[in-house]
Amino acid sequence: MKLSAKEKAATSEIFTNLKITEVPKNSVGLGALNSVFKQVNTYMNPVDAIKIMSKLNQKGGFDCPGCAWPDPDDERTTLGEFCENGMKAMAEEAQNTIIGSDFFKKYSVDMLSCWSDFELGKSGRLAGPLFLPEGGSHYEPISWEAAFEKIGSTLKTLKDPNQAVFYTSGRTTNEAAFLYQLFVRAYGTSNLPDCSNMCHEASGKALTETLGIGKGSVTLDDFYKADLVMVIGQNPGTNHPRMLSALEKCKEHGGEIIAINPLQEVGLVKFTNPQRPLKLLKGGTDIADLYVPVTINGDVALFKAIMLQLVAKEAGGAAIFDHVFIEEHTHGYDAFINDLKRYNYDDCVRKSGVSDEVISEIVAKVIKHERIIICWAMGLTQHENAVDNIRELVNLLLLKGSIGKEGAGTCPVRGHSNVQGDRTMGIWEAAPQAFLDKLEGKYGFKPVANHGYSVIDAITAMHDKKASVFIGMGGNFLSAAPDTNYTAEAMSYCDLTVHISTKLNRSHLVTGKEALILPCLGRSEKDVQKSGEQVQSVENSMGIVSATKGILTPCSDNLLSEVAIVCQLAMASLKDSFSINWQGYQTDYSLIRNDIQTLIKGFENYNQQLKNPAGFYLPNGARIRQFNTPSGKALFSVNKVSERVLKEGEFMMMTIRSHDQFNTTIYGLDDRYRGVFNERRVVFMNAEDIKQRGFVAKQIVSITSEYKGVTRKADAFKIVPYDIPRNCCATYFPEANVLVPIDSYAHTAKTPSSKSVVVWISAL
Ligand SMILES: Nc1nc2c(c(=O)[nH]1)N[C@H]1C(S)=C(S)[C@@H](COP(=O)(O)OP(=O)(O)OC[C@H]3O[C@@H](n4cnc5c(=O)[nH]c(N)nc54)[C@H](O)[C@@H]3O)O[C@H]1N2
Ligand SMILES: Nc1nc2c(c(=O)[nH]1)N[C@H]1C(S)=C(S)[C@@H](COP(=O)(O)OP(=O)(O)OC[C@H]3O[C@@H](n4cnc5c(=O)[nH]c(N)nc54)[C@H](O)[C@@H]3O)O[C@H]1N2
Ligand SMILES: [Mo]
Repeated sequence: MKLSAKEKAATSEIFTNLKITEVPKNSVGLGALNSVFKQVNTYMNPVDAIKIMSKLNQKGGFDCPGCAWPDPDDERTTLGEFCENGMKAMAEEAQNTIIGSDFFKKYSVDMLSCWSDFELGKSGRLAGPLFLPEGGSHYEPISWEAAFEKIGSTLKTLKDPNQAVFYTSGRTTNEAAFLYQLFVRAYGTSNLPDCSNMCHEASGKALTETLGIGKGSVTLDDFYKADLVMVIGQNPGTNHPRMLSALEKCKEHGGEIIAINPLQEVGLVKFTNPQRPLKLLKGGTDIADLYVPVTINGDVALFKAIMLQLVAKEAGGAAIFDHVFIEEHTHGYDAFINDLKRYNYDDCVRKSGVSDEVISEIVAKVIKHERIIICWAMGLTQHENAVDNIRELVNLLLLKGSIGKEGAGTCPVRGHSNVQGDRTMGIWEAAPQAFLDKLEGKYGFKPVANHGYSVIDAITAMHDKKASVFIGMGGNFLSAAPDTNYTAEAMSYCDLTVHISTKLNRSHLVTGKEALILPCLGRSEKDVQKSGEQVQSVENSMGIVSATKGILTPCSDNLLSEVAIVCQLAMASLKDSFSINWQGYQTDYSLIRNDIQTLIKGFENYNQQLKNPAGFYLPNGARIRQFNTPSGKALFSVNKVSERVLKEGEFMMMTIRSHDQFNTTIYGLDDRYRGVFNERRVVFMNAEDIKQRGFVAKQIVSITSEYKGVTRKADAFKIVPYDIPRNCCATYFPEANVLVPIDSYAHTAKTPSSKSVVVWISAL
């Protein structure tokens, strides 16, 4: 019997013996070193491990595929600029096992789909191209030539190029990303959804509208000069551990830190820098000076409450706002203030879930300090009103003149290591016309001007059978996307699904009629082409472009680089290659950069600039108070407080990352910083809520979401009592993605609202 797409998409529901302990009081320190060594010992060859530790994020080394946090411009620690989770990412990629040729003979797609994501990931690196024929039960080896020929002939016979969707995850280097979008546009579509659509899209939208650039404005150096850093909706201890060193340095220079989060994340409480042995002995730095337990999606209400207090104090004669800056550089101040005054302070306080006392403490710090940085991540971007969240924090920065000066500004902390660079290179379903015109000028074809599908649109199009071919450059589309069952159906309706991947994942198992897996080199591996060893480049969260060069011998001889795969795809699929030198690009990547420098601002002398070991900064208007908005000024915006009211029995659920995962890649089953071990199917609940509903700790429950009349259900989660605001709960991504409705997303940005899912919880 064959399993259905939904059955194959389900993550394992077998429990793995949950253990709950007290939440630790300190992050990183010796615990982190222990965890690294455990992971490295189990999965890596020791010689590779040493090579990696010495080269990771070093000048002239390679960029960690873990996250997009920047490396210091000046000194870098000799131990390596690595962190626990960066090393775990490396142990995952540079694993000492490969999937042998008998693996897919032994295990059918149906059998593999019964494995957990953790088990799939541990099966080893993909080592050669694979094909799943129509009606077939097992993947079979295929030659590269035959694989490209199959894709090419399918793409050439589509009636309309818009029937194909080309996804990108954010690890792809600048060179591969530039070529990929060039190929897709030359093929005739702008269907270029990417992981950013599920991630910081709302930040990009809000920042472009208000400050004229969809990227953050601060540099790492600003952290050392800031008076106040607000960290909102972000868990750096797990997801950007090297950011803790910057926060520590900020504190040493006299800065204060406020953490705004429904959870008191351990990394924000206390941090012991593993690269400072004395600190290891003395017990670390207290990071947050103030912790603000906002309710899920209570941030706009909280910001309104803060700003109402500020406005009242200004009216009382205090000099708080930077009126010179407001006058000279902003637009829309009066409309914003008039709208703000319509709100009732007590109502905002109640909706934020934060006490009046704590809000007053925030206000006191905001008044006292001149140089404010606001950092944020998924806690703000994955809501229906995500764009409002970000525009509202910009309002506060504008009031204080905290933009475009030292020690102040916006810091959307990016996820994937090159997600920002991919956008700069044109991976964008809604690329600006000016960029398309430049491509036309250089290559002689007319790129489609209409916007293509974002992630949500792509899934819906496949579900509606308007799209029939899916090609994924990295990532794990099925598990990362919302509404797993709907997405699984959508993928299964396709004629052909293709994944360019390093590791096996669930997207390879829920396929179209035919499927291909094209295995590629990882970031840590040497990339040798006809002209010799190749260098590539990436852009980090602060707009610095730097070189990255693999150092390990590739795990198999039968892998191609992402660049080579794109060139071969293009040559097999384009009826006319215009004046695009695919053969040349594959031979020598510096030729790709020669093209990029003529098309994208800031990349002049690209090959030359890349030789600077610390990389080079891209231009950033907001950083120098040049706002690329229609008025030429920064824009105050009018935003609404979320009116979503929970009914009796409902909870607001956020889906978050554990300490042992990278997105859909599961490194292990522990979440050490939250005191949860050996289990991922858990739901974090407030102890009072547990009591009130008559539940007990570790009880097995089902979770149901209802949205616009459609219910979605996930069975078998164990209750973990946790310090979380009342009526809020948390589960892990991707296990809970079945509950995230496909049609619930941020207005204008379409980021799925995976941090505010209304659910109810029932005993099983
Ligand atoms: N080790 C590791 N590193 C990673 C990743 C990984 O999976 N593992 N993923 C990478 C990627 S792609 C990304 S995008 C980033 C993600 O980095 P984060 O955004 O830090 O990741 P999440 O686990 O989604 O955490 C969201 C945080 O927001 C809080 N939160 C949720 N809802 C709200 C809200 O309504 N308001 C406020 N104020 N807070 C809220 C949660 O409690 C949680 O602390 O990390 C990147 N780095
Ligand atoms: N409910 C819920 N859903 C979410 C989120 C959430 O917080 N909650 N977060 C969202 C966010 S922020 C993001 S960014 C997305 C992530 O979405 P994706 O980027 O699609 O997912 P990943 O899990 O990062 O992709 C992992 C896969 O990438 C492949 N891979 C790894 N390295 C390489 C490489 O160097 N090259 C290639 N070609 N492939 C490689 C491996 O095969 C691996 O299995 O998920 C989103 N989904
Ligand atoms: Mo992300």
